[in-house]
Amino acid sequence: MPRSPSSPAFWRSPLRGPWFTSVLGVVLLVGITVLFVTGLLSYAAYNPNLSAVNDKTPDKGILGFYLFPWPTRPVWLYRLTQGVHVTLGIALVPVLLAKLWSVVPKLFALPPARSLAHALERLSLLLLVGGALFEFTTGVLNIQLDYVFPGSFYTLHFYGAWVFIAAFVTHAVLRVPTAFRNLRHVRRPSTGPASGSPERASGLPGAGEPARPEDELVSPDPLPPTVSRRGALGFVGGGSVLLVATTAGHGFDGPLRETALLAPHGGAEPGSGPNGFQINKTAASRGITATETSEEAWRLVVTGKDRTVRLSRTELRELPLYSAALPIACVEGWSTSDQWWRGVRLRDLAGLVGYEKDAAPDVLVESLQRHGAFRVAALRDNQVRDPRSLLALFVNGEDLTPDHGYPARVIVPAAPGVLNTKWVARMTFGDL
Ligand SMILES: Nc1nc2c(c(=O)[nH]1)N[C@H]1C(S)=C(S)[C@@H](COP(=O)(O)O)O[C@H]1N2
Ligand SMILES: [Mo]
Repeated sequence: MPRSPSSPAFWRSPLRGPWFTSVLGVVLLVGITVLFVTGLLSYAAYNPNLSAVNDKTPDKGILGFYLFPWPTRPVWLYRLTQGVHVTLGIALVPVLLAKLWSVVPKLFALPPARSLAHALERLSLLLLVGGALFEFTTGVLNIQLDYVFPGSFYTLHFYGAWVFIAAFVTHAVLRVPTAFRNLRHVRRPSTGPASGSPERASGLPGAGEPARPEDELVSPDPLPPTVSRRGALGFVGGGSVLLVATTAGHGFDGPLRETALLAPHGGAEPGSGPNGFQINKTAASRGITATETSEEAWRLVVTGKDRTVRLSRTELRELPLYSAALPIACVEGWSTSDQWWRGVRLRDLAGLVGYEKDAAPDVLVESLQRHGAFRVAALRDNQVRDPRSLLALFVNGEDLTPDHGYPARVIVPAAPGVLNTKWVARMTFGDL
């Protein structure tokens, strides 16, 4: 008689059982908690409360309860939090898939609901599994395909995260005690092949007593094992290690970056020399021409409390110039090492248009770029006041190249790359 997926005997892998599922569950419990926290930090780092320009989620309501002004130190702050978010997210993909595989028989279990509580639990599992797949898919697509959902990625990933985390917390509250009990009491798998007989918790209900939910995972009719449970876990862990090994290099420059086979390499090969670090969007791809950035044509327009000034690049070079060693760290998880930027302090520019330097306000920065994402960005007053926040004209001792934002780009310590606007045309100081 053909077996249907709703019959437990349909599922014959000898690997499935409470121990295997619980180990993966505990790894995800820790990993997803870190993903959620670093994700919330990334959201705060975008300054979403600052202005309509930055705020892609105006309807966030209480979900923005924890927002705080993102600090400017340590300079590697976003490099670290976002590097962890993206790298850990990638590392958890095999673990998530293995966990889903380990519980898939439950998806087909009949009757669909034994009680109201059971129905509610299954509904929360729908949100849990759907939410997990949604968050991992949107995240991976965003880092691999350069914003397939421009602008809306941010919104989808943000609201998706809250739906997912609500289901995740419910699930964790219901399941964590069992998972830890399983890890303590269930007979540990030997290093040899998984035994054919169902896992049993010592001293817990035995034959004749009703099956506990976690026992449903054990196949009543298992096939002969071809790998031990530990071996299968090793395989999952090996997958994670391989993914991390081929991605994590994107947080470094030089030869290490070459190991990042799976990470996107941005709009252009960075090449070597002083300007030889990652480029996300090239000047050509944003429609920036040499004519409009020439000495004759380009002027920086700075507006403040009581006046507007227009400065050529030569005039900017005659202002006091300062250097700062700062990285660029993208939401996609890649980052550069510290580069030596040189240019005019943002607070000095505020000073030119009527503000005391220590009372410099927020600023709206607009690029020459006419369309596409990241044309405008708002910086908060604490970012403007930091003496290391520059409108950079040079990097590593040379003029910026067109791809790095010539004639001038913003660089702010500890901020997400997206706030470091290139090809700056206009800066408007004032409370946003
Ligand atoms: N005008 C403009 N500025 C921009 C961007 C852009 O597309 N247009 N991309 C931003 C993003 S998302 C990042 S991560 C950094 C990348 O800087 P880089 O290309 O110099 O490495 O520039 C930022 N500044
Ligand atoms: Mo970015």
